[in-house]
Amino acid sequence: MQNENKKDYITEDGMADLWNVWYSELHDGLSGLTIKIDRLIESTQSEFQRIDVIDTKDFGKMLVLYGSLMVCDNDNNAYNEMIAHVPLFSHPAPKQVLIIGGGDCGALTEVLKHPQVEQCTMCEIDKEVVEVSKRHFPYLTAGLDDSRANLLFADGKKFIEETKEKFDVIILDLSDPIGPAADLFQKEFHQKVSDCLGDDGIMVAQTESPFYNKSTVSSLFENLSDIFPICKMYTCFMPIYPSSYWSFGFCSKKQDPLKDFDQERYDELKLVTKYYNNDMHYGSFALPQFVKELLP
Ligand code: SPD
Repeated sequence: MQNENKKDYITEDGMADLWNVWYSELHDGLSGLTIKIDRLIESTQSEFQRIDVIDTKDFGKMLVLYGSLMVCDNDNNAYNEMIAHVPLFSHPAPKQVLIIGGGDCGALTEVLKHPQVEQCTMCEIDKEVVEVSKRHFPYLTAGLDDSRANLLFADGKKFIEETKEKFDVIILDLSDPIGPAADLFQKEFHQKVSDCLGDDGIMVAQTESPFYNKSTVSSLFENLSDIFPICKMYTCFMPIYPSSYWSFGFCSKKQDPLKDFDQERYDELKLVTKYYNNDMHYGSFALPQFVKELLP
């Protein structure tokens, strides 16, 4: 995967030459996503990665980590809603939730829309990502004001290795398998995550683009289905990720996202969302033939 940020054309006041400045995120340097940049708002180098916030006409403000787009103002919040609500409505009593990564806090904010959740721990390695998100995406970080949010700045791998706690739902809200998150896509890590789940426990992980990242997707699902008795892929439309088509792994010891969806709780909660609903919950598990063929 190759990314390219054309910052050379940003002038000192942050304004871009409107005709020349584009953000490109390329797969193998060949094809991918290209978006016109209006303005570079902020660029920081944290201890772990480069963090950019750019402004664009179509998508509003966008957060870029290590050269990959993460979130933006106008993507219908599809990724954050799908990574949070699908496991939470599939678990009979999601009280203890853990998010590994998730620095923009969008998933945390969605998780805390569920009154059953007693605590949501978020273990993010890079404090700077949370600080930048608080400044530029306050609607995503709103969950931090909830007393049930337990924010830790720590290495997710180390946390999983050392914790004695058991969680009902663990969400791996990671950036791509390059850079600071690379180790968190390994089978050994997934095995340890499985050990931190209660009996009804569910792990959900972001598993990249089934169009561009075919070999990554195949090997991830091969590993995940070796570890978890139930392992299913679901997908969402994400216009700012390469191919606009993104996948997640739903992994559990016994909860089935299609048989165990809690319609009654869904009806009672009257969630305010832009993308997730009960039809999408079921529909997101329907996969095209070329994607089914990537799975074991
Ligand atoms: N290629 C982009 C993959 C990004 C996955 N994580 C996004 C984090 C949003 N909370």
